Amino acid sequence: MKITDAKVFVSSPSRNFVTLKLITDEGIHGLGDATLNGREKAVVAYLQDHLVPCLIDRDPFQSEDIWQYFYRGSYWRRGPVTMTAIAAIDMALWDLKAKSLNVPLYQLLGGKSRASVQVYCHATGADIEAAVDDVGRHIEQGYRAIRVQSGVPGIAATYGVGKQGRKYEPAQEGMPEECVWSTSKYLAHVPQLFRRLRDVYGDRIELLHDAHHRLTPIEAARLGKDLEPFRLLWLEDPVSAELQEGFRLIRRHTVTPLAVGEVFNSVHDCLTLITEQLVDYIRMTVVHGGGITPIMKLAHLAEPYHVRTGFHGATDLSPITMAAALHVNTAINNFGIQEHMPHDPLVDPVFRHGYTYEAGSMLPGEEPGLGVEYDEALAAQYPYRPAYLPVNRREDGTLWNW
Ligand code: KDG
Ligand code: MG
Repeated sequence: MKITDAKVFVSSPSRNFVTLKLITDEGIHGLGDATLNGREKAVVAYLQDHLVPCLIDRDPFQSEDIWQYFYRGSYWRRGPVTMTAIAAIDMALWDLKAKSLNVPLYQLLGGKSRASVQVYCHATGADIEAAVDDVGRHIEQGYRAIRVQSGVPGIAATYGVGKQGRKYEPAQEGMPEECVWSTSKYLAHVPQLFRRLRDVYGDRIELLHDAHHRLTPIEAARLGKDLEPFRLLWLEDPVSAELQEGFRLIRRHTVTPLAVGEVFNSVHDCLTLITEQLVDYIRMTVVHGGGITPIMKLAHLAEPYHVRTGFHGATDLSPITMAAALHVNTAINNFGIQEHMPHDPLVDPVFRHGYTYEAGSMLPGEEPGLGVEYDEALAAQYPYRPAYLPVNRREDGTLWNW
């Protein structure tokens, strides 16, 4: 079998997605997600101008060699644009291989290690009581693990909390919104939120919280300590993790489990974190971490260090990434939990998929390959619209972590 053509699609059914389709001389095609929130067109150019021409006539079964060719062969390694482009190719190759062998992808990754994949959802509210109510609604939908974010008194807009009761979307059309952040107000508020949640729901559910990289290590240590009585499943992204050693300080002070990695794109971003057991869950995704090939290696590396997976699964990852994550989660031993932020209803008809949700868990489905089909004609009805994540400033105007 040979790759004869590759197409890159950009469409915006409710939000922007970049999709790669690899076509072969045997009529089988493979799909990959190439979406990098707010930087979509950079990946399109990288794929179209630099990678796709090197793919023509290659054997799509050689997924390891092709991955190494693009990673090692380019001289310029790593970075989100590069690794998202390589990931799209890698996903499409695995999809192609599994389709041509007529098996669901998880069979090629080790087969079934579990009956289903437990997921966590997002509950939010403008204030504590609204968040408590939203948790109740998600419990009724069957979720047993819930990430909770609420508005913080004195901060006008809190990332991760929808405006006017709407669901939040991790990008807004037009130029980036500028928000104001106060660490002291946030640190005083979050323990109150979780105290109230445990008062109302007891130990019936797992609770998670995302600090969105906004703290310094000592502030994160304080928050982790303050949240200990409420037994979180994890505290996510407590600090921006370019300085992996910063987690040593957090770890020294708290037993609240830590999760990190949704912005990582290489094993090198988390080698210290894993080998020193500084985190409990690693969140690097298939789409931003270079594809299924390196994510499988990362999971295997993390296993002896007692680090489990908790892959990023927000709406800016297309259903192709969700499918890939579910196949990986089904096969690996050290799966922890999978994020599930359901897409807008416009998305699923464009990306028809075999994966399903039921009672707090998901299944990858039994269709050959990833089990996703892309409706090109429908997708063409939703042209690209520039949209960005917000930018964050401290109260004194200093630019702060996203
Ligand atoms: O593109 C960034 C979003 O996906 C991210 O902000 C969402 O933090 C997030 C999460 O945990 O889903
Ligand atoms: Mg997050």
